[in-house]
Amino acid sequence: MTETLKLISHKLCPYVQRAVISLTEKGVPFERIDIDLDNKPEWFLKISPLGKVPVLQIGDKAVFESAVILEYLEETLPNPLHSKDPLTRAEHRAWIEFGSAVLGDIWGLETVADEATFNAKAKQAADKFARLEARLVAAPWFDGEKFSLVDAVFAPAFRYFDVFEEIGDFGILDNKPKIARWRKSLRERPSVVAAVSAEYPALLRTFMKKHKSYLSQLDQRAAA
Ligand SMILES: N[C@@H](CCC(=O)N[C@@H](CS)C(=O)NCC(=O)O)C(=O)O
Repeated sequence: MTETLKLISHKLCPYVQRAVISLTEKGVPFERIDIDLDNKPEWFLKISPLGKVPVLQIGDKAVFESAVILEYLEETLPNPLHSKDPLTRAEHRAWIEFGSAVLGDIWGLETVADEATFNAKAKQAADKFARLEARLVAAPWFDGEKFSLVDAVFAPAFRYFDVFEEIGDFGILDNKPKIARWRKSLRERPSVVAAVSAEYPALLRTFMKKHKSYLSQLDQRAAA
């Protein structure tokens, strides 16, 4: 591949982080362009049919949807993160879809404004993580010794909890020893560390404050 890949991104987006982690694991240089989702540039709206990041730009083509971007990177770049075995690949794709459902619950956790809805979302998320715990190998990665796309997908999900847990103890990841082990391995992986900047925690807090979310109310009460 000769063209430099351009990844249209956002500093907080967990779907963007999946693609960044994959590209970093593959050791392929790329240009990351972070945009303001509250003020989307015209050029971005032209290439992003859903108005969402990530978008991977290759020449005059624009590939959108993170799961599709991950598959394209697998098909075109070295250092595979997908298994050679079709059944394992299919199962991993299913868990990637599950990872997107988890991100949906997390969106609720970071944005809902009232305690009752927050608690309902926390229960939904805890149930999903219990399902994940039952499947997980976590020695040290999702399916054992090889870092895979499923690892790239869940690392950004766990990153939220590093900030949530500074605000309060919501018990969502309690009593899940394999998840705890996996989360620690992911947190230390260089590609995961490099997928966001040092300002990530502060930016996430600002985002939650903008939404006047229940979590940001707790955060502000603690700071007062
Ligand atoms: N299904 C999409 C989801 C991407 C997505 O939701 N991106 C968010 C940011 S994390 C976005 O661009 N939202 C548009 C907006 O905020 O206006 C994918 O996997 O790429």
